[in-house]
Amino acid sequence: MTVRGRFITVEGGEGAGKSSNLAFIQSLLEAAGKQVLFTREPGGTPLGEAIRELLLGHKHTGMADDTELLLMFAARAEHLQQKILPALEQGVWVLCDRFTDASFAYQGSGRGLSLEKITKLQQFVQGSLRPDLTLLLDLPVETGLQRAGNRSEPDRFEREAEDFFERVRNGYLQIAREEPERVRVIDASPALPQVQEQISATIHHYLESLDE
Ligand code: Z5A
Repeated sequence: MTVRGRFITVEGGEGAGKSSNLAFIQSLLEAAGKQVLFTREPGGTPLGEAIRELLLGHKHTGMADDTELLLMFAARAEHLQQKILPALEQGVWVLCDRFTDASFAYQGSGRGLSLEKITKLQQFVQGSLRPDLTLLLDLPVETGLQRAGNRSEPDRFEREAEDFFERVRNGYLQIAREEPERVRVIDASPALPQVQEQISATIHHYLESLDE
């Protein structure tokens, strides 16, 4: 199958500012003439959103780590088949709030599940599909937690201790070191206009690289 659209994902730890920047990223892509489908994980489809409720709600607080991982990938399988792949095949650009890097960072580095196990699921569910570009919004855990603390009721993940989020951050940075071409690290600690300057430069650089 020929994939024609591009697949862009946005990642980051707690309170990194994904929600604050996703519409901005979409507007940059649309200004460059791309048709963009915005979606998110876990979720993105009716079944995926139902799985999201199970994962983030407080009804199943003692969920086994393997169950959590499998639910993430079950939602992802549905998302890919029903939404992401059909869009890419039609030449639509897909902008996704989190994807499999989050499974490596949260379930792998955060929960301590084996990266080999996650890699096998990635292969099973995605085949060769990987994001074309990933923006990793990075900031110190303490700053992210302070920012997130100003918001609503914490979900099941947001109740984790600070060292969990340190492991998640390190997991993400490790992926960025291993795949510097795909994963661009954005310093999310300054004020929003400065964060968006970096995002804008990264997106424009990526778009230019496609024209070369
Ligand atoms: N998860 C997983 O474990 N495994 C997986 O495979 C996947 C996901 C796919 C749901 O994700 C959870 O699922 C997530 C990982 C797990 N758990 N956690 N934690 P989510 O993306 O829906 O939830 P989230 O990570 O908590 O994202 P969020 O709540 O949307 O936060 P955010 O988008 O990064 O931050 P924000 O809402 O844009 O900003 C937070 C606050 O900071 C807000 O008040 C802003 O106004 C403020 N802000 C933002 N930027 C700035 C700057 N630059 N300066 C000052 N203040 C700022």
